[in-house]
Amino acid sequence: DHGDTPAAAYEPSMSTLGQLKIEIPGRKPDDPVMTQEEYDTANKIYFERCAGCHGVLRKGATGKPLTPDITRENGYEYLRDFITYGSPAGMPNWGTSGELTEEEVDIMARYILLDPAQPPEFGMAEMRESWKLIVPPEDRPTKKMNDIDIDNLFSVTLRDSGQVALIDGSSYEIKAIIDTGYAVHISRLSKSGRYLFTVGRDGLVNMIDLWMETPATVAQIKIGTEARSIETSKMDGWDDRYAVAGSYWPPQYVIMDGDTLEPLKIKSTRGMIYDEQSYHPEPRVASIVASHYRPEFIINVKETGKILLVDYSDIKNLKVTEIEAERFLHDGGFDSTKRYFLVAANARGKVAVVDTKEGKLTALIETGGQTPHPGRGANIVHPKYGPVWATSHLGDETVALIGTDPEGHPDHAWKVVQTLYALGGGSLFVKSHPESNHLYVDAPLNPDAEISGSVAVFKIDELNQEEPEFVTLPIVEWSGITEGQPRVVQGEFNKAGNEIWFSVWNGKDLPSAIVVVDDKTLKLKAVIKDERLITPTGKFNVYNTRNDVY
Ligand code: DHE
Repeated sequence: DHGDTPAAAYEPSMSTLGQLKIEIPGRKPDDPVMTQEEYDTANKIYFERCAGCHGVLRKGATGKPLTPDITRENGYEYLRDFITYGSPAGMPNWGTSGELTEEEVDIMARYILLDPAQPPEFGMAEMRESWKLIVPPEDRPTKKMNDIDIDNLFSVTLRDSGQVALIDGSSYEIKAIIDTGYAVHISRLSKSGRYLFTVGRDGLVNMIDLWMETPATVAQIKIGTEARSIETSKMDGWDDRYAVAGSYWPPQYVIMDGDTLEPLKIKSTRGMIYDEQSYHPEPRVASIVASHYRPEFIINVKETGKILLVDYSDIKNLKVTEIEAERFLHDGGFDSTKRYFLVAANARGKVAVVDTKEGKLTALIETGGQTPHPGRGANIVHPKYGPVWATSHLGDETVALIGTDPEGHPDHAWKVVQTLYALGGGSLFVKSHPESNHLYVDAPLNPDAEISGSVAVFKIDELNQEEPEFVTLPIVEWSGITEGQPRVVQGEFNKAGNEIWFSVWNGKDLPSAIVVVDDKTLKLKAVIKDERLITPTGKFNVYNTRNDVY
């Protein structure tokens, strides 16, 4: 528990950067005295708890900048109290919540008066060193060796155990539990659907062959020390050719061979912020998607506010289109035609729209809510406004519906056509499906256990009402779990689009579950419980993920 604002709970944890040993940078006059031991403790705490918001180099993002010019102005006592008590703007109350001891708060206040520590780079030599081709392509099966309905398989992140569970979409049977990087952030599929790729928070990428008798990892590589995104080439003719992964540290992306994960090309994202054109040393790679219109990866760079269209048709003569969008790009997805990509610049309250056919920015839309957080968003056909894409918000209960049909509904295109009011703040993900009449909105980071344990559902054919009402599904209650305070997170549909799965995400040592809801009746269909289902979070249906159906 990180205090009482939803935004405060949404902070990073457990970066492996904390394991690194870094010398104290050159001492300057007035530097607070720190022993190497204290400095090691501070580095570990900083990279695990603080860097996600404030940046490794403390240049600020979701959290304020903490470079010494600023921290020294504020002074030791101010910093100590701020760390202890937090702030309503989202800084967790590390001291009073008991997460940090008084001694640790003291160490951190002194630490941020010093120059930031720079963790090591991670280039081709380190990547190749980490690369493991466990089963070379010639030793892999030439046809599917199992009776799994691969298209309806779900890859489920088991966050704290550093694994994914592959769960059958009809029998709910766990087909395999696979060791991966720590806290896998997302799973993505190769275009053919044969290979599943995961990326851990620690930068470890796994390539899993779903054709094997029991699906298993065939290649592995570490692409950095802190990462969130992975994708594969989706353009016709480039099926299963390349994979790409982005990292937070070092700030870069790497294009890999789609059969072996051999690293081919690393590109740094360091450079100028799009608007003020000043240098940023740590522009992190946020979401990545693959264009269906061109042989391009769409790479979103957080701190510089640039969307990169990386042309993979000739990686020796790499062409990158650099779109000026907005700072703090985070997560996003396609509209229903897959031509437009919508991505949240979350700390700026905006959504940027890219036309992936023309390769340029179409619009920048103010969502009207606080901190839009769509995941990949949800596409629905609104009874009044036609095709719209939805995002919920981290900071309030609103859901913004944005028109996405410039041909059929030009007056509504790229505008917020309607705002819905769901359960409360702290939402992370929305979900729908072409076959569904429902829009689901979670609120896992809401401080109220009843809200974070439920999901709001809007009926699409009733959205033309003045103030559309929602139905509340008490997912945690349905799971039968009474211990802890599990959060309900990220709905994901099955292939047919007639049921939706939610994770009941509990503490590591407590029971968690997946609750399956019948989409037609909105009634409980099944509860998947298994002692191996430790801290389930993201779920990725193979068919929907590889075809960008959401
Ligand atoms: Fe995520 C998507 C980054 C916290 C679960 N998260 C993403 C993406 C990014 C990102 C860049 C988009 C990837 C893409 O599409 O290529 N997430 C971050 C963070 O930086 C942040 C704020 C803090 C951190 O330290 O990681 C963060 N995320 C979380 C969580 O606390 C969640 C709930 C649980 C967890 O595992 O850590 C979480 N993030 C997810 C999920 C997705 C995601 C399930 C994919 C949603 C989808 O449907 O596509």
